[in-house]
Amino acid sequence: MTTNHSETTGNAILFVKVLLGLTLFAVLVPFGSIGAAEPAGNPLPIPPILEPEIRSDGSHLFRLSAAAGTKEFHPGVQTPTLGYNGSYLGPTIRASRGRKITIRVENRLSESSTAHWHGAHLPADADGGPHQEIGAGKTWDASFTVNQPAATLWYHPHFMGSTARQVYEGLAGMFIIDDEFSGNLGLPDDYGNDDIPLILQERRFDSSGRFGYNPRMPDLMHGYFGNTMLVNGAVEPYKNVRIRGCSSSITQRKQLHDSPHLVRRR
Ligand SMILES: [Cu+2]
Repeated sequence: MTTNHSETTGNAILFVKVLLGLTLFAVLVPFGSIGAAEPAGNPLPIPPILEPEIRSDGSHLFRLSAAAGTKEFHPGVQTPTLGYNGSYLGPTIRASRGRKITIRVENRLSESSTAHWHGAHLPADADGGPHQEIGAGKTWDASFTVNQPAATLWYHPHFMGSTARQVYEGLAGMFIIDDEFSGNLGLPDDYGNDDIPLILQERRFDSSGRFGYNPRMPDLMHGYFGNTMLVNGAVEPYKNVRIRGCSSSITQRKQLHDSPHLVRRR
């Protein structure tokens, strides 16, 4: 998928929607006592980092396997899905600038697919665009040297005519590129703890709990809106964080306000 202005605007709107949908629970415990019960919703899943095999030439080999599965998004309802190395979404690929990598993609689907590295600067033969079909049961290698500044990218299928549906059903993952500067910026970088990946997906579940991706003309004109927001594949996710507060002001009186959508105080 290419990025243009309207897509960027759409992404911004989507992000705001997700901020509204994402419930972030802050447990405020003034003087150290513990009493937090599990909040409603689902713990935020963190896509695992895909560990590469390190080859004798120093290059890194990542393995992805696309397959069908099922996932219980809603209690007691199994939704048919697609995923890389699992039933839904895929692991996070992480590579440093200058590293030679190969991403080996096995297609265990019953249909053709491709694997495209959205935003990556690479030779055309590694791009995984619509012209680079991976037939059912086939395997394809994308080999290239990472040569771009630090970035957060994503990967997804890009096969002609089935890109949207395959992504919709779960084939997507994050691709993080590090460079010589990104580690020295003073930004939180403990993946999954203070460096949190969020894959935001608006999805439409039908009455049987299936995605049933079936866009009609209004959907094609205005967008395929969903009825459920997923974050990392979870409905109504939460991430517990603990904030310790201490008021040490002398004269000024401050009132802290919670956003009812973002922070729930206990
Ligand atoms: Cu894309």
